[in-house]
Amino acid sequence: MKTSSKNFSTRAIHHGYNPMDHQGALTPPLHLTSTFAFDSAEAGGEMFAGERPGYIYSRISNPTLDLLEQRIAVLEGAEAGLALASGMGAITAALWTLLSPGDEVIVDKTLYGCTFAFMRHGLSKFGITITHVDMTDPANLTSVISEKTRVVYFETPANPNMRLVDIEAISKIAHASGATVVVDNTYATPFLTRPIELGADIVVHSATKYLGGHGDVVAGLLVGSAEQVSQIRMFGMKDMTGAVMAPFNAMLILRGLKTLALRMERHCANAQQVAAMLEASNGVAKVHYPGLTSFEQHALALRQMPGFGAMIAFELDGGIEAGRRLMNRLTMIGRAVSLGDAESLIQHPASMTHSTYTAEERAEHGISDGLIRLSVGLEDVDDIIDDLAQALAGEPVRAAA
Ligand code: 4LM
Repeated sequence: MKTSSKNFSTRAIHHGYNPMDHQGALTPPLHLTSTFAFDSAEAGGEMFAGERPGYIYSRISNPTLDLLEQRIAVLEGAEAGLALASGMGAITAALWTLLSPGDEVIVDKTLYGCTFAFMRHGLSKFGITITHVDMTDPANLTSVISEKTRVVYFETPANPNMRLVDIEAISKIAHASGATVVVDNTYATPFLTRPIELGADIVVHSATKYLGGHGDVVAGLLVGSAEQVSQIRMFGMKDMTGAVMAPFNAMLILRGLKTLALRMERHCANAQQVAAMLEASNGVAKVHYPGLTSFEQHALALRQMPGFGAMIAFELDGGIEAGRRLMNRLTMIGRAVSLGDAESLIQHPASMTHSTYTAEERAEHGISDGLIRLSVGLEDVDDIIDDLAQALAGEPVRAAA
């Protein structure tokens, strides 16, 4: 079904599939095959030469992946999509394709730990310069961008400290210098932010998170122009990383996408209440959530996001020791990395997801040791709040000054 005139959830459920083309099967068939038979030796040769359309091998393309690629492209407002083995597979396949030795990539100050490690310890080994810029102020990009800058890369909201980046402003500055803008949209999802519509060129996702939504699959997606996606498919994915998504995992992500809008609405509503509760609690020093009026970039959040997501970062008066005690007292909220699942999850970035940074790097990149990260799930919000309240109640209350 063509859904270009339809709305978000309709696209997420119907785009690219007509049951009548598949013996009436309501759910798309799972093409669990590694390879595809050719009609003739000549036909196979022509497919390899790109002279004839068709499937060759599932490291290049597969009908189940195709459908998912079309769905994510239509949800992000992009020409084309690509399904990869993980979020890191999507990020690395894109950057290995876009960059060559001698190029510079300008990245925001705060990135997910393994993305940071890939840039700092991976790309930099191959003659690529990594320059960190605080993109919360677009003027900082203007002052360092040059003709050597091939890619401008950021997350918004950023993992783990929730800093936002103005996608439109950054894209304008990057394009004026001829750079490609790559945005990690994992935290916001296309339900809350569509970077391509705001000027970005390529969007990457850890589909492990909200897009899958059920904590049962590791997967990645990216979208961009048909030409860029084809280059990433045929080089970054096929040759440089081999990081293709398994067809079964594509089926799980297709299932997750059908309820993305519903889940995100509930995630956002729960998180807003949890953030307000934390902010009003004794022993909580600071809450970072874009939906709070106290959030430094609340005005940008209102402009760029119709909802504020379900990731909260907070710090306790007693620092990391108090944070660990709080985490250990929780009885329902799970102590685990990852995010975007039905289950609420809590973790300590400095010792877990962002332990790829040295202590000095964390200090320089705005990841404080006391920061706790909460992924607000889909449980009844009163139960999430009760669990946090009982865990906080065990903390000594700071004497009034
Ligand atoms: C985590 N995150 O934070 P795969 N981009 C962002 C991410 O948060 C992640 C990835 C990419 C976490 C994993 C343990 C903004 C991952 C990488 O894990 O490769 O699908 O995504 O808890």
